[in-house]
Parts: sequence; structure tokens; C-alpha cells
Amino acid sequence: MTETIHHRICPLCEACCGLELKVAGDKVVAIRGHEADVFSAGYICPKGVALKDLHEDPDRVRTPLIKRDGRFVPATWDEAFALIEERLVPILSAHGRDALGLSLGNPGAHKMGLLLYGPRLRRALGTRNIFSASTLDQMPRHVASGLLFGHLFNVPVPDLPRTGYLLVLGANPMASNGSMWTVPDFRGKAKALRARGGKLVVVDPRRTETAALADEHHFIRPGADVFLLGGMVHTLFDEGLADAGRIAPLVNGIDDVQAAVRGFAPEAVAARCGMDAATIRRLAREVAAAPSAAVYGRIGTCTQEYGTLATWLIDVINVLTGNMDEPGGSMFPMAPAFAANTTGEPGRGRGVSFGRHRSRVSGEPEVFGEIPMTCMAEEMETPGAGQVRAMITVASNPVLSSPNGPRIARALDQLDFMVSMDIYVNETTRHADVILPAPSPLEDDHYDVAFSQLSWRNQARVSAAVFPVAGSVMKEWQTLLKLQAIVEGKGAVVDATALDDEQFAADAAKQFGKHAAAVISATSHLKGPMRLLDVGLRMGPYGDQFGRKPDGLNLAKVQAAQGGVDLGELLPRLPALLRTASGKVELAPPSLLDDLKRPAADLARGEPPMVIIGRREVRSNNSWMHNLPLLAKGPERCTALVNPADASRLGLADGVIARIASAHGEVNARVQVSDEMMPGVVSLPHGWGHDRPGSQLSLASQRPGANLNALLDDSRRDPLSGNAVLGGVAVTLAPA
Ligand SMILES: Nc1nc2c(c(=O)[nH]1)N[C@H]1C(S)=C(S)[C@@H](COP(=O)(O)OP(=O)(O)OC[C@H]3O[C@@H](n4cnc5c(=O)[nH]c(N)nc54)[C@H](O)[C@@H]3O)O[C@H]1N2
Ligand SMILES: Nc1nc2c(c(=O)[nH]1)N[C@H]1C(S)=C(S)[C@@H](COP(=O)(O)OP(=O)(O)OC[C@H]3O[C@@H](n4cnc5c(=O)[nH]c(N)nc54)[C@H](O)[C@@H]3O)O[C@H]1N2
Ligand code: SF4
Ligand SMILES: [Mo]
Repeated sequence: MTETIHHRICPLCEACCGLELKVAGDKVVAIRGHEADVFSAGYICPKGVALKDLHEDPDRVRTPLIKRDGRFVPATWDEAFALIEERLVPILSAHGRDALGLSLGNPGAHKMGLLLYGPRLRRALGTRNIFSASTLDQMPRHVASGLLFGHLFNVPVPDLPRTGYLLVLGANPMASNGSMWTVPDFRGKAKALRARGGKLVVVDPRRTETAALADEHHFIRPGADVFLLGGMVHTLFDEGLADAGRIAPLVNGIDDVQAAVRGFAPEAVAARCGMDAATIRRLAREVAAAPSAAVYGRIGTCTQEYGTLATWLIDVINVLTGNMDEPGGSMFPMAPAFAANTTGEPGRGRGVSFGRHRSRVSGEPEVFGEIPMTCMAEEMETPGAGQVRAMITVASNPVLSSPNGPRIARALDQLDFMVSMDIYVNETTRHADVILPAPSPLEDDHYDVAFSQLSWRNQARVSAAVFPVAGSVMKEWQTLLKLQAIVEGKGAVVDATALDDEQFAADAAKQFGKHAAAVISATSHLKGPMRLLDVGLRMGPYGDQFGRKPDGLNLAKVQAAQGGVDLGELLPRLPALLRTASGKVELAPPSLLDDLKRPAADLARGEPPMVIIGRREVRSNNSWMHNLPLLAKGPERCTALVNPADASRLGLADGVIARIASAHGEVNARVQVSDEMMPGVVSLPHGWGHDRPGSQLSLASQRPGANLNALLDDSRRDPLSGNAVLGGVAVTLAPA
């Protein structure tokens, strides 16, 4: 059979690598990195290669499933939508819109169909009960960006190719391949930094794969970053090193920050961080003195009780050392499409506000329209007006990925009705009444709607589906439109493509007024997300403006460019990017200054003898790639890493099974004794626990692993962002 070559962006993690696939007929022969990709230049990790296994996985759901007498049976799409209409509409009429909850998971951020059509379903549903992986992840980053720069996606990323100094806290890009920072081949870029005389410093309770690459690594007590960062900011003022440089006239509130960190002298915070004061001072001096420097934090600094404060203080250091928006510092990418910071009036906006409504049971404030994921179980369990009685999950597996997952499983069982858009029958979707599958990534078009806004270099890349959709599987944007039609009362029989045309025409009329007809005709060869992408690119900052800038970008040009279009290194974007009401960087938002009282009152807190944190590993992806042969083989990955001193104190030897217990649950995991752990801290990866009855993951269930989230407390949150606390939770360990 003749072989053909296809190029495709990997949709599995935030690195967004360009892949080259060799295909024969309907079979993938080989997958490797695409050398000519302008952005990833041939880089690939084992998960990218495993796209073949994902495409071929016999357990992947390929037809709608309806639960009858407790068992899933295949159904047609018409049957599935008819049942959804029959069951969901009466619940909404009887109990109102908030009776339906929506749970949005991580892969939704990687799929253009879900990203571009999900918000429409959300609006149509009109429910306040929106839960997403964002509050298990990066919500503190969005809150800090919103408060300081006026928009949740005004996220600065390290300008790694040009920086002289990178300080990484609570991130392990060597395993995760980067997050809220799209940076394929971190290793290569970090090595280049060191080769040109730059320095890499890592702060983490575990000496990670990234730390192994660094000049320096420092252990820190889990959850204590706010103290270290506060100590560094204090040092900058104390030693006369604070200088915001070029952007100083654009920054409000520097004096307020100085006053707010008065109690955070390195000598006062050192014990709480588990670091010494001299090191804290030295790190501050080094960041200030480096020709250019970037401070970057991620999961470790977000998923803790001071997540928003820690994220904010990272930005504060980048600003006060003159590195914000400067080459080699932390810079703002300029995406070619869909970025709010490239539309509207440059340099000014409405800013952000939170708490327009509160969650019913715990009274948690809404943040960017979401209620914390850790409130989902109680909203389902607690009777009364507004109780969640039905759920739609979209690419979301909270039973494994959210604290107190077993409680979520019990609550899902009590629902009147549940629909899951998902590709597996797994720990969460086994609770559904209807499962609506998605095409394999290789059967779908792709553009990085979100991650283009976080890229280490500006670029435009798009990939077409490698294979036509097998069987009758609907594209996810069409499924979303059908669900939208059902809740809007248009009925399950509506034709999704016709609805899309209708919606596009209405949107075009709003955006283009008298030119709408011309835009509709210019894009009439396209449907769905690709049509929206063409409009997005053409009207974006590099766009051809439908012919007014003939040299500009459009979809056809990006498609024609093998390996994508390089749009150059990151450029300074302040003040035009700001969307604050003042048109300034608001360095000292009152809510953050106020929240600083919490850690200030917590300086002397004693620590439990043992706390648990999570970790990531290259061959795993949150809760769902454990069923793929290429990734599942090899050594056991769901192990508990324990420092040798702790192991001998607790009577644990390498390879034994330990019983790990918290106030909320117990799990068993194999011990791996390692001096890469800080004493008093145990590390267990999340996303495991594939031993739940009713899941259909034949390979994953053979080595199920332990569910870290069965140990975590779903009442612990960062108050400003609603983000879950995923680390620093007290546990005991003993031989099982
Ligand atoms: N303790 C602890 N818990 C954590 C974390 C941690 O560090 N520690 N990390 C958190 C983070 S950062 C995140 S993002 C969350 C992730 O948690 P979730 O948002 O729950 O995402 P995943 O675990 O990746 O599960 C993805 C789901 O989507 C399905 N899926 C995969 N591909 C597709 C597709 O193409 N279409 C559809 N419709 N479905 C698909 C999978 O079958 C699975 O059910 O976990 C969080 N949980
Ligand atoms: N292979 C793989 N890649 C992935 C994923 C995956 O599951 N597997 N998940 C994807 C997703 S959804 C995300 S959000 C990203 C996350 O990307 P990263 O943030 O880079 O992910 P982690 O590897 O979890 O790194 C978090 C680090 O924080 C440390 N840490 C824990 N608590 C603390 C603390 O209190 N302070 C400090 N300073 N450090 C702490 C941990 O030891 C760990 O090394 O990765 C993405 N990429
Ligand atoms: S690093 Fe991420 S995007 Fe790149 S091949 Fe691996 S999973 Fe795919
Ligand atoms: Mo995430």
C-alpha cells in the first residue's frame, strides 16, 4: 500500500508539538517529530508517538452508549439525543437552569471544537453551576492576570531563548513539557541558556527532572512559596534593588506593595519555607542583577492555599526587577487569533470583578463565571432549590482528578440524569446515562485556540484531520450544537450544520454589519471551527482583514505553509495589551493586599510530620492515557517517593506497599525510597485508581495505581481563586 505523510499538531499537552505521521490506508505506520515545524522543530515525547495507540485503542468509545438496566449498550446518535431531550428538558422545566451542572475537563482546552463551541452551550444552559479543571489548576494565574493586567489571558511567559536567568518554582517542565507556557523542548532551550552563561534555579519539595538540569535546586516546604516570594520582594525594597525600569510609569501601587511585605523579611520567613535567609536574599539579588531574568511558577505555586498570592508575587518580582515585558524577561505572546488582548480599544478595558454570585452551599464566590470544582459534590448532594440534579461532563474525569473523588462518585450516582461527552467508559463516565463519543484526534482538525496565547514564540499553525471520521461519530462542535438546540427548546431533531450556518450569519451581522454578506460568501467553503478560525486569523493582529491588508494571514496561507508560519520572537506589548480600567498595571490590588494578612498570621505555624504532594511523569497524562500500550509498559509509575530518613523512621523499605492515610481516606501504593524528596514530604502522582467497577479500561485496570485525590480534602481552597489545595496535606505512612 502506498504510504503518505501527514503533519499534525499534537493535542495531548500544552507543548503543541508538530508531528509527522506516516500513514498507509487507514493505518498509522509511524509518528515522529516534524523537523520543519517552525515552533517545535522536530521535538516529540512518547505521548505524541502514542497517538497511534489512542487512535487504535479498542476500548475507545466509537458509538453513543445508553445505559439500560445498569449496562451500556450501543445506540444511534438520534436515539441518544432523543433520550437526552426526553430526560433533560423536564428537569430544567421543573427545577430551573441551575439544576443542570456542567463539568469541563482538561482535554477541552486542547480541542478547537470544544473551545469554540463550548461557550455557546454554556450560554444556552444559563446555569451558575459551571465547574472546570481550571479550579484544580491555573485559576490563581487567571485571577492574578485579571487583577494586574485586566484580562485572564494576559499571562506573561518567560522569554527563554533570550533570558539570562530562570527561576522556576513548582513546575517540572521536563515531565510536563510546560504549562501556561507553551514551550516544546524545554530541555534543549534550558541547555542553551546554560551554554550561554545563564543560570537555571529550581525551587521544589522534590529534586525533579528539571532540577537535575539546573545550576541550583532548593527544597521548599509545600505551600510556603508565598513566604519565599514575599521575602524576595522584601529584599528588593530593603536593599534598594526595586526598579521597574521602562514600564515604571505604567505601574500603579509599588509603594503599597512595599508596605504590604514589611512583615516578610527573609529572616522572619526562612523557617516557614525551610530555606535559609541568606539564600532568599541571594536569589532576590541575583534576579535583580541578572542582565535579564524570568521567574515562573506553575502547579506547585497555584494549587495551594496561597495560590493567588504566590502567583501575584511572581509577577511582582518580574515587575520590580525591570523584567516584565522586556526581552529575556517575562513577556506576553501575541496570538494570531481569538485573543481578547488583540481586540477592542488597546490599553484600556473594564478590568475584572469576581463574586457576582456565590455557590449555593459553601457560598464560594464565582470566579470568571465558575464555581470551584471542589464544590461540585456538595451542590449535587444538598437538597433544596438550585440543587444540581443533572450533569453534563465534557472531557472531564473528576472522580480521579478532583479532591475527595470518591465523594464525587457517590454524588454522581444520585443524579436524576447524566450525560458525558467522552472517549472512554471510565471512573466518571461509568455513572452517565448517555455517553457521546468524540472522533480520535487524528480524525479532527486542529488549531491551538488557547495555547497560541502562551507560546514561547509567536506562530500560526493549523492541521487538517489525517483520517476521515470513522463510522457515524459526530465532531464535538456538532454534538455541542445539538445539546445547545435541546436546551434552547429547538428539539433534538435540529440539523447541527444548519444551526451553525444560522449562528455564523447572526454573529457575522453583529461583527461586520453591512459587510456581513461579503464575509459569509468569502468563507462559504468552510464549516464549523475552521470557518471561525479563518475569520479569527483574518481579523487578528497579523490578518489580511479580508483583503485590506493583502500580505496578511488567512487560513489558506497558514494551511499552505508546511510547518506553519513563524511570527517572530515575543515583542514588548505594554501598555497596548492592558485591559484594566486605569490603563495601568495594577501591582497592588486591594483584594491581594488584604489576603496577605493570612500568611502574615501564619508565619509560626507548625508543620505535620508528613505531608503529600503530587507529580507528573512523561508517559502519563492526568487521568486518562494509562490504557495505551506504549505508555503503560515499563516500570510501575504510580509510586510513593519517600526520603530515606522518613523511610527508615517509618519502617518502609524500597518496593514495599505502604498504606497512606489522611483525614479523608486511605490508599495503598508501592514505596520508592529516594533522596530526591525533601524530608517530611511524600510524592504520589495523581490520575490513578483505575480499579473502579464498571470502567472499561482493560489495560489500565491491570495496573490501576492509587487515587491521590481520595486522600485530599475538598473543603480546602485558595479563597481568591477558588482553586483546590492539592499539596501539603497531612498524611501518615505505614507498611500495609
Ligand atoms: N492531586 C492532584 N490532582 C490533580 C492535579 C494534580 O496536580 N494533583 N492536576 C489537576 C490538573 S492541572 C488538571 S488539568 C486536572 C485534569 O483532570 P480532568 O479535567 O478530569 O482531565 P483528565 O484527567 O485529563 O481526564 C480527561 C477526560 O477526558 C476524556 N477525553 C480524552 N480525550 C478526549 C477527547 O478528545 N474528547 C472528549 N470529549 N473527551 C476526551 C478522558 O477519557 C477523560 O475522561 O487534574 C487535576 N487534578
Ligand atoms: N506528562 C505529563 N504532562 C502533562 C500532564 C501530565 O499529567 N503528564 N498534565 C498537564 C497539565 S493538565 C498541567 S496543568 C501541566 C502542569 O505542569 P507542571 O506545573 O510543570 O507540572 P508538575 O510536574 O505537576 O510540576 C509541579 C511541581 O510542583 C512541585 N510542588 C508541589 N507542591 C509544591 C509547593 O508547594 N511549592 C513548590 N515550589 N513546588 C511544589 C511538585 O513537586 C512538582 O515538581 O502539565 C501538563 N503536562
Ligand atoms: S510534549 Fe506534549 S505536545 Fe509534544 S508530543 Fe508530547 S504530548 Fe504531544
Ligand atoms: Mo492542568
